[in-house]
Amino acid sequence: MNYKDYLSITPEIEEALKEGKPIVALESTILSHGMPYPENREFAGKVEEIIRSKGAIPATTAIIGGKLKVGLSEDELELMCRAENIAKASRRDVPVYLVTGQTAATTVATTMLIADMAGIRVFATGGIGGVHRGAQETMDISADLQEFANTKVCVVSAGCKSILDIGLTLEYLETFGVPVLGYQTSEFPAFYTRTSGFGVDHEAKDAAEVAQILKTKWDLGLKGGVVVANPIPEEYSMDHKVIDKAIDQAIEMAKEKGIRGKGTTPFLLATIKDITGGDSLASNLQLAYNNARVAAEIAIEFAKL
Ligand code: PSU
Ligand code: MN
Repeated sequence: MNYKDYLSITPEIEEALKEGKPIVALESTILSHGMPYPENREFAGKVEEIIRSKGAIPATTAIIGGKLKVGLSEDELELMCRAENIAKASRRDVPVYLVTGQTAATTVATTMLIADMAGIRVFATGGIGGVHRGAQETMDISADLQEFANTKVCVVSAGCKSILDIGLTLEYLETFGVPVLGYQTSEFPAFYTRTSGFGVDHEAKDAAEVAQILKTKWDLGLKGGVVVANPIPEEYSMDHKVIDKAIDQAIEMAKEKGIRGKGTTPFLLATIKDITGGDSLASNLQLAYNNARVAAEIAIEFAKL
């Protein structure tokens, strides 16, 4: 069998791929393991709508019924948002879930993998995974980073949460040759806040410039992806002190409970949400909408080249 036999692409996206129209991939872990129901359901619809209103086509990915889904129906979006018995699929889980038929949400790593197989080059998410704090001992480094090293997809995020060691995450990306572009910013954003104290490699002035950098990287035959770090809009950004305290508390609780492996990130995200109440969720929704807008613009510019 060819890898294409495992893909299930909606007719609309299939057509768009043939015609070279702009498409934006979206992940489903953010739905199943990153947000509560029914807020995630509203989010899933609205983020697709934003991409369409910009003139691009959304392609939410998931693993359902032994297939790598590219583009989900309303029922499939509902299934992912209900999040009943939905696993979290990182790269290593993909062959297992295809064989067992386990329904699974796709992380940044898996969404990049599927987007690349389908020929989609731009992907919008909330935050990327990275090197966890204390990774010197735990070796907990998200598979997202290796995907950036190897897979030809541009991911627009609001940076990463300081549940991670942001400095080490940026070092890792440098080692593996992954460009980190600030979208109209010279500082790498920390998801809930616009600043992190760490700089980016290059401040991209607009979507057209990002598209040129993608084309050039891939024309050169350089493998791997590109990180576009797009800060949360000022009006939705959170107070550094409030969010840092919640994150420290969540990390402490994870240690006490002995949380490890793929459960770590979902545990930390859920705990931060509990501690900060609705505030962090509202910020999360808005930054992801903002990323969808920028990703659609980049996909449109890239399709012109
Ligand atoms: N960080 C967030 N929100 C998320 C994730 C990370 O702020 O929803 C999800 C993404 O799907 C990301 C995954 O790819 O968690 C990383 O998980 P891990 O650290 O287990 O690799
Ligand atoms: Mn991990």
